[in-house]
Amino acid sequence: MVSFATSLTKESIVDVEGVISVPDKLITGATQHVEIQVRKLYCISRAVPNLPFNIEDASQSKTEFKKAEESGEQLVRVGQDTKLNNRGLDLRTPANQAIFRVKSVGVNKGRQFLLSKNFVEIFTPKVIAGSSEGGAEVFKLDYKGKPACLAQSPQLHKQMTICGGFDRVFEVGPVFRAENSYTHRHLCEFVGLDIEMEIKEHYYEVCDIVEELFVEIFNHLNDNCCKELEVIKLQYPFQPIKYLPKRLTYDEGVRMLKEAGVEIEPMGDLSTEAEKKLGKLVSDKYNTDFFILTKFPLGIRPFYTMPCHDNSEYSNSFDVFLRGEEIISGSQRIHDPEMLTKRAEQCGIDVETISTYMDSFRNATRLHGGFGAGLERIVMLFCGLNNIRKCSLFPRDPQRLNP
Ligand code: ATP
Ligand code: AMO
Repeated sequence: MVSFATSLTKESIVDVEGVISVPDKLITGATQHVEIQVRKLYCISRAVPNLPFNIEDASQSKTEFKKAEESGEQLVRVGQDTKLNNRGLDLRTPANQAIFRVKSVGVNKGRQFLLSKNFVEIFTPKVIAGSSEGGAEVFKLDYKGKPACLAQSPQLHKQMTICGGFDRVFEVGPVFRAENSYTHRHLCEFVGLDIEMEIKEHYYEVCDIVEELFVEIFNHLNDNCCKELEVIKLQYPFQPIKYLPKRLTYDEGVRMLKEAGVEIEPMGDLSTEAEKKLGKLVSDKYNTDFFILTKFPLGIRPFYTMPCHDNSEYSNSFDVFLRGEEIISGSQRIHDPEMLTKRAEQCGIDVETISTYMDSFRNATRLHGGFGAGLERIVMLFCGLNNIRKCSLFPRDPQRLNP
């Protein structure tokens, strides 16, 4: 049996029958707390002898590499592309096992919370006739001779569900963006957590749900995924987030940035660097890594966003930030069909392609709003990871369609 056991390759799957015992370390020099005295050993599936990499090598932290370098020890560095090219093997590292457990536990807590608040889970089509967010980031395809695209978000259909008489809906599903550039936080396919709900008076009701939902999810992860978070930290050390929610207006955020010497284009979007800087300023001033920026300029928001009633330069919209990066966008939506058509045309949307969406508002619709969150971004930032690909099982980016 010894020669059979030693002939087994690393990562092979075996069934073992034996007696579990606590070794006498003094006599045997054993290094483990528990050992199995093997009686029978079966090989269920044998791995090839020359694996693309060793799991131990792929599990090393930067600190271990540094230590090894200093002591002259040779450690094999496994690059991100090699890991992702062999994701079936790479997923076996303890940190990866933990990351995807955290994602699963988080999304299930979110689902449980939303169901308890009377949200109905919906499933909207992913092949649609027109772009839902505008811009160039659309995967176009041929749908039996008709032009179609992969849904950039469930935006149009979640709103049409509200038009259909539902008060509160949510969806967890794939979102497709034909991103052109290769960044640490953009994927071409990600998992979106979207909600849409009736609002009674103010879009802050949607912000209230954001805060309650995410504080609940973060508390739950800290209470129920301690082991997983420790395992992730071993490979990718991080500080836990501070998540006492804070709200600021876009103008207040811009003022803080200007006072800190950061140039912002008037009424413009915040660059990734400006977002990071604002995250640092808010963390220093308000002791939180989780905040909402409200009342964005209308000009930088999608066509369906409701303008502010007292100043149409601004909108009833918000972005949510975690560790200085956007994780969620949301807004009150325009429910008036004439205003919606005008805004869509102003934003260069081909109204013909979304005519059925436009028509749904002609049957009268309640005031409503919602948000979209990117799950991979949230897991990445919650765990202080440096790349969104680590939080996607099989990431799709501009250069990666496999595995
Ligand atoms: P979302 O598209 O969901 O809003 P986002 O992070 O892309 O998420 P944007 O409002 O589009 O948010 O952009 C915010 C900033 O992020 C931009 O000003 C830009 O600095 C950066 N950014 C957005 N998209 C890209 C991209 N494809 N490549 C590089 N940087 C980008
Ligand atoms: P938005 O386009 O801001 O809003 O997207 C919502 C959230 O989705 C995530 N996200 C991404 N994650 C990974 N890769 C990408 N390429 C990517 N793009 C976006 C971010 C972002 O905050 N319909 C609106 C939402 C709404 O108003 O309900 C929308 O899609 O976390």
